[in-house]
Amino acid sequence: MPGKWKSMLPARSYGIRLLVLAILFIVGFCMQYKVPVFRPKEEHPINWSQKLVEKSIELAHCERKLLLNTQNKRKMALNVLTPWLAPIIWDGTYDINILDNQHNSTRIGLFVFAVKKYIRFLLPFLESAERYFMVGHNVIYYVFTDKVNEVVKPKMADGRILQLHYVVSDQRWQDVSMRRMEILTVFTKEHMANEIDYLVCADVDMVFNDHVGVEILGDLVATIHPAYFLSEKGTFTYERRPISTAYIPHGHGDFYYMAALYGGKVDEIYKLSMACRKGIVEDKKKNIEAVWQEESHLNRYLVYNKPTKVLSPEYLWDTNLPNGELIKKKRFLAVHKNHKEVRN
Ligand code: 5GW
Ligand code: MN
Repeated sequence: MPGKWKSMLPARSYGIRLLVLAILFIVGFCMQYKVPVFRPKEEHPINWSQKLVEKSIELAHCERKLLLNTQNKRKMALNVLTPWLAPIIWDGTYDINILDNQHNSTRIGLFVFAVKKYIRFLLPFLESAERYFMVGHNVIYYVFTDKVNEVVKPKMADGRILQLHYVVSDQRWQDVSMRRMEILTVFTKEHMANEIDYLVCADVDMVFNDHVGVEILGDLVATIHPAYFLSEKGTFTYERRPISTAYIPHGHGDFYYMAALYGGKVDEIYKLSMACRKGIVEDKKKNIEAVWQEESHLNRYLVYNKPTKVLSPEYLWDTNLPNGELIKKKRFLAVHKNHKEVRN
């Protein structure tokens, strides 16, 4: 056998020498010009926290996609885009670092009403806002109350200002919540226009419970009502009487928005509050009042002036509501109140 092998090789094996030379040449070439195959593995430190964030974003998207495929869940509110291509803000849809950089000189206002017994909600509201609302940004709290002297100021971070404004307290509660619109028309035009870029309007009987930051800023922003986010359009509690200026015909409308959190550029909130106030005044002349007061007028406005950004129920939640397992972050929570007690 060995003899047989020997006989298969050429006598002076020039071929093999040539091959060796060629290999040496190729190796030399690759080393000279750093052809990747010979490059030693570079030591890239793995950013595990970034990886975890990416993983949880991926999971959040997967979960939502699964929900979207579930027959008995209404699809619209679980999406991340409206049919007019406004983003619906859910956890995992944005990178807060990019947005914070974009907004490093943005001035933000938080408008809140605390009259009569609702003054008791103000301190927890403000304290929780210091913890979670627009942390690191310039914030002015616009507080309207009939008891300016009773306000207890929270400990506030730099760049945050508390403005207290006196407001008369209306006898009827329906008028209290509607007066917010009237005050907004005045303040967005006169005071806020030079002080802030964006205004966020909120109920006071709430606490911030998780991050609420610049991801909620936009030209015109509204929040999906947490009790209706899986409901069919036909069941929304829009004003359905054509005699009211808040009337929304069946078949119109996209979401049922809650008046406990909305916002936008100051001039947009001026336009919104003017329209709602006008509607309220016209209804009053006819001695009618929309079914859910200013919330009905807000919804009417937003049907025909679509919000440029929509906040998911993460931004308005009540722990008494069903389907809480679908809401991973409960960022702004209703305080459970004794209705009879606070409204007397
Ligand atoms: C009083 C009685 C009935 C309904 C509302 C009030 C009331 C509301 C009040 O006495 N004082 C007050 O400051 N408000 C403001 O209107 C608060 O900012 C409050 O968060 C907002 C809307 O009223 P809410 O919170 O009672 O409405 P729901 O729909 O959240 O229960
Ligand atoms: Mn409320």
